[in-house]
Amino acid sequence: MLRSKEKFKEIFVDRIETIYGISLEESSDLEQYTALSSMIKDYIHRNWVQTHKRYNDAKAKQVYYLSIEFLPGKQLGTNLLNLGLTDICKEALSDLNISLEELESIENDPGIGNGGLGRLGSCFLESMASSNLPGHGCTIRYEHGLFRQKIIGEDQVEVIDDWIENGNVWEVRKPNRAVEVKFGGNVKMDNVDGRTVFIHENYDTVLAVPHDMPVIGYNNNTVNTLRLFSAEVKEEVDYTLLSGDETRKSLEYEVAVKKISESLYPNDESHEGKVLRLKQQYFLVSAGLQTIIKRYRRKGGAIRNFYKDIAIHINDTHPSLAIPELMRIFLDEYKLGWDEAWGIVTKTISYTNHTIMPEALEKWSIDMFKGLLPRIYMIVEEINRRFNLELERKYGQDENKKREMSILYHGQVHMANLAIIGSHSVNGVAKVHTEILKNQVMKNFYEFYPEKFNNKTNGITHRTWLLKANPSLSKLITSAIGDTWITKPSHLTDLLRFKEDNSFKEQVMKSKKENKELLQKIIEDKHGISIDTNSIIDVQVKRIHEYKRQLLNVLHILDLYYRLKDNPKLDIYPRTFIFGGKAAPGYFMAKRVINLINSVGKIVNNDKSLNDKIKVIYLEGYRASLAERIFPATDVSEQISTASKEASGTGNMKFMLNGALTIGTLDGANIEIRNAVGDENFFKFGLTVQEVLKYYADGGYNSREIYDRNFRIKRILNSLVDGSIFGTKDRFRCIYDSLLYHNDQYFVLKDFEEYVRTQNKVEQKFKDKNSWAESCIVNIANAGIFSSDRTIKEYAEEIWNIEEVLK
Ligand code: GPQ
Repeated sequence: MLRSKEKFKEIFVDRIETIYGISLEESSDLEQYTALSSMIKDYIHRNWVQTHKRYNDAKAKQVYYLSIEFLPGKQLGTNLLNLGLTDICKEALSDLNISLEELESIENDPGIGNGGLGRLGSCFLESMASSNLPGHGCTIRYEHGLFRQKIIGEDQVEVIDDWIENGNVWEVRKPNRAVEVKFGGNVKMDNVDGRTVFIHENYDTVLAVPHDMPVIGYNNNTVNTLRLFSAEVKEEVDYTLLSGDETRKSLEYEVAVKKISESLYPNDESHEGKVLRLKQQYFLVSAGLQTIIKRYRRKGGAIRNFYKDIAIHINDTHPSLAIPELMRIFLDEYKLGWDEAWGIVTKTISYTNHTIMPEALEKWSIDMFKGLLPRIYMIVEEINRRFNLELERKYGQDENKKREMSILYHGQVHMANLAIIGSHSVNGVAKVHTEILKNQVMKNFYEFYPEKFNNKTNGITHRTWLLKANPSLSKLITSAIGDTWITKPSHLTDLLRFKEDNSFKEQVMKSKKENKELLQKIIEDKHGISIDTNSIIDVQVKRIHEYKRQLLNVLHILDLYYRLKDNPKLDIYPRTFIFGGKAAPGYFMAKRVINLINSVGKIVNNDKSLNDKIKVIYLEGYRASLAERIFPATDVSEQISTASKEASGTGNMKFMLNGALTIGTLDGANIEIRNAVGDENFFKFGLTVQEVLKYYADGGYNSREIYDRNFRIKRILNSLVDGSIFGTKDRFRCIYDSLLYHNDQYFVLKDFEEYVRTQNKVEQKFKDKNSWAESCIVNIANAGIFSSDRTIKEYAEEIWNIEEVLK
């Protein structure tokens, strides 16, 4: 019914009239956006219902992907694209003098994720729906996302992210499917028919209300679900009936409940030891599992077959309480014996690790854990006791093994250990990352359970990150090799036939230029700076973290600056350095790095003597929707983390897919990207994983020596504290100290010289347009293996054991 333009217009106008009681002419952009979106949502309702029915009829095994965050990006455009309605919608609106693009821009990016981890989850959901796989997401409906970033002066300023300010048209609230999650209280043991039962009492109840958002497959009538839970009070109290003290208590309780789903923790690879964070984690898993099991039972599923019908995936350790919570439900509610329950739980649950950063390995104090989740704690104790018996059987009294492998040790609950012990599969997110897990971080566990460990290199959905984000390149690809790549991304390799085709190369570069012009406009509107679209567009966009080494990038810019100052005639190719990304509000060093980038930008952008050779832009408020504008316009992708630290990276894949060339370390998925494109199409530099790990182990690195030896480094570092270019002295003392007095934990100075040399190679290659274009094509052509369709297929076949369900 939306397939004809005339019908589309009619329904749209009618929508506005019925929702708002006004005519199209009187309606605002927001009203138009809302009407359009609600109309699209209704349009897919039948498919949503049909998809469930299809899964039920096929008795298909389903997977639930539990994640403390997702990062879906704006929904309207994605949904129109996957429904094949973009063109018709654009034309219909244009007849009515409305721009689809403007309506799309009104939607807020859903604020339910931080960065890579959440975005990976969203790519996975898109790929599952597009591959006809029965897979759904579960998360929290955070009222406030990670802050909105403003750059004021040189600094990041955090503004509240009220992403639901105008409602969320895409969700369906389901209060009748709400479940209760219990916190605090105590556990009483009782004997019923000769059997010990555990009764949780005196707890506080929080209501978890599901809000379902559709996840629409590409052109296949499949609609899966992303379920968001909000924390609400069980019943509104009538305060007129309460005493003063009761009223106060009741209000306090209400505030505490609402806090649970109030805001997303701004952590990316580190954890905050806060009760609230643990509450959020339990809230998510308890609500998620209860609704999953209820549905399963409604459809007549038998608990003993649970693992045959349902797979549950935990995205990093944040949802690892799913293990004891599922045990609790089986033991206490379904009266299963321990061994049977444990067998089902471990066959149901699988776990992905996303980092080796020690500060991100979650640990909770036992006291806090026990107080908040007394019954869950008892179960964890029992899991731990039984596991320790197994350890003893194998190793005898080996205190080292106990210390490293126990769930409970030294007054703490070790969540990664719980996740490994309670699941049947443990995977890393890139080959090298998995090897580090097996041979270093989780060595003991790998020895104990070798069969559990496997690799699943991350992927990205090429439909969002190429087809949607880069229409001009997409058209070009389709004109060359047909459109099968949209559902079979491996077909992109057909482009290799054109790598020496001059006309095709020209068209690829022309498309790049157009995309640069689009980005130019965005930057001009927002920052009042006009970038040179002929310059090399060199981009580092990701969360700001010391290990990601935005600092290395900015030190290189300072090096160029000094070289140009020393020799204003220096012949360098003009380059625009673009940065984007948020720093956690409490992460002091990261915020100083933002300040440094902006300070360098101010100096460089305003120094006429540099003849516009280099420009530095800090893009405010980096987020999924802005990312879609950046990747297509980029020439050089900066992937420069300290080797071993970036588990995989996924931005690296998005750049590659859009024909940017990578300058990168041999870290995470960069290694696989380089293997895919070949050495000549990738600029590698820096210490290897083995070298970094060796330095950490033997302490053989001394950053001071490099400083003393290298005049250029010395001058750059001195400028951070001597007031020579930044005005005030000691302005960046903490950065200076971290490099010189804390021995440069991330090897910035160690990798500096090779980085600079490699950047020169980048420049030389860029001057050779022909060779550059060829490398772009080779990158695009080989990006298919980094599609999340491939990743998801591997999870489906090798971990979840689920199959596609066709009509
Ligand atoms: N990652 Cl543990 C996050 O974005 N947040 C986290 O809390 C953790 C990991 C990232 C990781 O840094 C990237 O290297 C990965 O590509 C990404 O997860 C997805 O696996």
